Amino acid sequence: MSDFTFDTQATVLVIGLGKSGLAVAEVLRARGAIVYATDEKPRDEIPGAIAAVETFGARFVAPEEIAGVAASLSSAILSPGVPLTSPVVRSVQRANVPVLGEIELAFRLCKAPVIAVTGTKGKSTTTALIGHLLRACGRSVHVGGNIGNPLIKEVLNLTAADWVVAEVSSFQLETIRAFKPRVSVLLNLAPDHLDRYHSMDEYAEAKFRIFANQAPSDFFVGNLDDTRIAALDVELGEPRMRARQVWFTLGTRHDNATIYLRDDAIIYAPIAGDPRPVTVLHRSDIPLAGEHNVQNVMAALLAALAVGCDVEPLRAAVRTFRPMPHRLEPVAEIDGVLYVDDSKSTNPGSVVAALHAYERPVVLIAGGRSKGTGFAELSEALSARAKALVVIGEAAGEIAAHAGEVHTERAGSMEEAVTTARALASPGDVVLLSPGCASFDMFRSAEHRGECFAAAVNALRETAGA
Ligand code: UMA
Ligand code: ADP
Repeated sequence: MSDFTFDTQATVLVIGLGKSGLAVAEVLRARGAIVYATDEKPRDEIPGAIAAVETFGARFVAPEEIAGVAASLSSAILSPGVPLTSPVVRSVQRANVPVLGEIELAFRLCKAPVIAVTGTKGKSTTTALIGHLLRACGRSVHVGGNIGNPLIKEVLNLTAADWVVAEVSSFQLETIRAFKPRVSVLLNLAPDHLDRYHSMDEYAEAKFRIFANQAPSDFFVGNLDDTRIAALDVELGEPRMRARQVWFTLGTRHDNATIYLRDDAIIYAPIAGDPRPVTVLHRSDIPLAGEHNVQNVMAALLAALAVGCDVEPLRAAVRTFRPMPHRLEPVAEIDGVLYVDDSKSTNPGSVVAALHAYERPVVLIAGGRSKGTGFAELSEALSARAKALVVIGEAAGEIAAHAGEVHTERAGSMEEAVTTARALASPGDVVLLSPGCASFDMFRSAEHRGECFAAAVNALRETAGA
């Protein structure tokens, strides 16, 4: 780790001035580094971010000014939203400046062991749940990363007795070098971010970087029900995997799985195939809707067990975990109709998971900005589960094309989508916002989209007099 310094010896360019870049600039300045910061947006569009970096003592440089400072740079730290193909990255690489990500920097500054969670969907839920479980087992835990608070701000001043639980995205994994989690968790792989990656293979390879530096003393927690992930089994000859593997499955097959389902109970077999396994808890003890959350719980349990937690406190702690905002979050029940905010559903796979989470008829609100995934995988779940569909945003037509016989209407705003859905719903139904798309065509963020949904639902409550 001596190849880079991030203190008074260093001159660093921070690329991208969102949450991640601002946190890096602040931490590096506090360590005495000379810090330049850049962003592709013009100065007049990001006055707040520029003022913030200047407060830390960093200097803003526009992309066209980078050539003038490139020779002095010891490294550049890249924000996850900036692709490695961006012209700014290319220009510093041409000057032989190494480009690392914020996660890598955080890892190098962190003295605590790291549990890292990735996958297409379920990362935040599983990351938060692992944090909750470890706390319940008396550990000192810091949670951060793609979940929303930059990891670099969580890892300073820790000791080897602390624990860090990091949600890591494929974007963040692209720019790691030495990042070596004690436990890596790979939840699932489904089409997403295909506006950044050329293929599913390229996307999967970015995710696989999570275990690239792990050693035999580390753990890899994998989903045996996901074909691409199951193929990473060392028994099948995967050469890149050195960590000890532990698997979970929703199936009853347990010759290779450490956690599996039997008669709707989560079973833990400390030695895979153990004839006398332990029942951890019943499915109905899980306070989160949907089969996908059974998988998230299984993954979190395996991570906690891998670091030495006991089954008994874990059993109790799962029961006290609450759904995170905008993930199958019940908003209100009005005139017998349940309104659910699943705004963090940003790919087709999470819409399918949401549609399967309810036994009741579903009026689905979906749409937004496509991430290049296509929506063909929605067809079957829509036909099987949706009573009606309300489409919004840029992808409205593309999604409607996969609705088959399902009654479909189009809405121009969230308010219109909610009133349209209400008119289509009967008592006992669920109105489910599960967009399957990015939010930026109509909203500032997925959180903002969920808040607009909740506001529209609350407005209904007033007219309903509920
Ligand atoms: N920018 C450029 N050039 C570009 C793209 C962006 O200069 O080519 C600039 C923008 O003008 C903006 C800044 O970069 O000023 C934004 O940086 P960013 O997109 O990396 O966003 P941050 O605010 O730093 O947030 C990032 C993660 N964002 C992305 O990965 C897109 C956040 O994940 C994460 O919570 C945060 O760091 C803290 O770690 C969000 C996300 O959408 C939730 N992640 C994706 C997902 O979950 O699907 C991967
Ligand atoms: P991520 O951080 O990976 O985006 P979240 O836990 O924030 O995952 O959940 C985002 C969306 O994905 C929510 O709509 C949620 O209901 C859905 N989801 C959560 N876990 C899974 C899973 N294991 N498989 C499919 N969808 C999931």
